[in-house]
Amino acid sequence: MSTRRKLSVKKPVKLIFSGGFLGSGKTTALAALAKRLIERGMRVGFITNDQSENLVDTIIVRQMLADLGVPVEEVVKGCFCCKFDELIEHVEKILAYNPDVLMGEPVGSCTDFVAAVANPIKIQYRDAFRFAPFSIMVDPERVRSLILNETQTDFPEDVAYLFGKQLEEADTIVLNKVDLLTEKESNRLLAAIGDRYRGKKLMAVSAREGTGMDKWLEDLLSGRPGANTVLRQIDYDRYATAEAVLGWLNAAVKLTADELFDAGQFMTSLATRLRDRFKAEKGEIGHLKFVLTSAGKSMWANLTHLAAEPDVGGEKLDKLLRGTFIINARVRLEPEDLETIVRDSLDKVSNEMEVQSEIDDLQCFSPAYPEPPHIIREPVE
Ligand SMILES: Nc1nc2c(ncn2[C@@H]2O[C@H](COP(=O)(O)OP(=O)(O)O)[C@@H](O)[C@H]2O)c(=O)[nH]1
Ligand SMILES: [Mg+2]
Repeated sequence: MSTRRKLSVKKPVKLIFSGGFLGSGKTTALAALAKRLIERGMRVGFITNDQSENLVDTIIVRQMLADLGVPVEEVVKGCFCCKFDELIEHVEKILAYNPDVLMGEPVGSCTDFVAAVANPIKIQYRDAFRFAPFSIMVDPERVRSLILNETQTDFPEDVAYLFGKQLEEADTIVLNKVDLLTEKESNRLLAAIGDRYRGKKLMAVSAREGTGMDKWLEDLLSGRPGANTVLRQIDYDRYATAEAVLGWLNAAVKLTADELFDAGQFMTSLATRLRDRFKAEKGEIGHLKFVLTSAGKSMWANLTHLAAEPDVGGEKLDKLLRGTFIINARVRLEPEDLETIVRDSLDKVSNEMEVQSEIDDLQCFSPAYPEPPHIIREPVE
């Protein structure tokens, strides 16, 4: 194995990594779990991950957890699997804070985590860490469209393949957003998942409302060994195709105005306009996510389905003259088309609301072929 940094820890640090497709609720859930851990007197660190800089989640997690003293590190320009050495560098920074628990959110298009990340960590840093059960979160609507084929999706088969591989390597599959379901529907989806992915622990939670979260946390802290289900087989060409069908856009925009404007209205208008343009292009959304920050306060907006309305939250910012606006979009479109639509829609909404928008940084691309430096496909205790 190539690099080996020495990591010093007083006692083994619990690693709670939660994966799952774009928009499944990883950030919401991990932040909620972090708060619960802190309430129990534990020290927590957090690592986010994206294919590019300007990740909305990092800003939101920092905002949510900074007051609680949680260090938040970020691995960018590739998933944890492909950026293993960078991941370890950031883990090391967090270890300086002496955490009991380190939480990590792999990018939502990532799979083969156990072979490419967990196993190499277990082998190289055996004494430093203990993996909690590796949880994969799922959104009910994606279960219906990508596993059960009950609802229409414009994602191609390869995306369903990637989604299935994520579930296959889970120790625990967490059906999230049960606040949107009847109990009957939640049980039906759990039974269908259980039928297809045997031997997994199944959980039903609402990361937003807290239902089921304590039960999940008990399991994460139970000492049940985690990250044990290594994928025996995975077709990297299909995995790469699934990632490459997504146009991936991260942008940082400076907003200024002469008259006060409402951040919620600005983001809702932009999200709605983008959704309608994507719909017209059959550009299925993985995730559309905004955060607008001004004077240390943030408001966010989210959209994970073409049929949904934008979800807005955070601190109320309704009288602004300036702000920093971050856009993350993962959409099934060619990157150049995605970029054109985003630039065009941003111009239109800015004009309508008499806000000047100046793009400071914009990256738009399709994720590169995944090439993890380490792959260990044999089970590691
Ligand atoms: N209704 C509902 N929405 C949720 C829940 N958890 C997350 N969300 C929403 O789902 C969207 C994606 O959540 P996020 O945590 O960013 O997902 P990630 O992309 O997997 O990190 C956001 O709009 C969240 O507010 C939940 O339990 N119930
Ligand atoms: Mg996230």
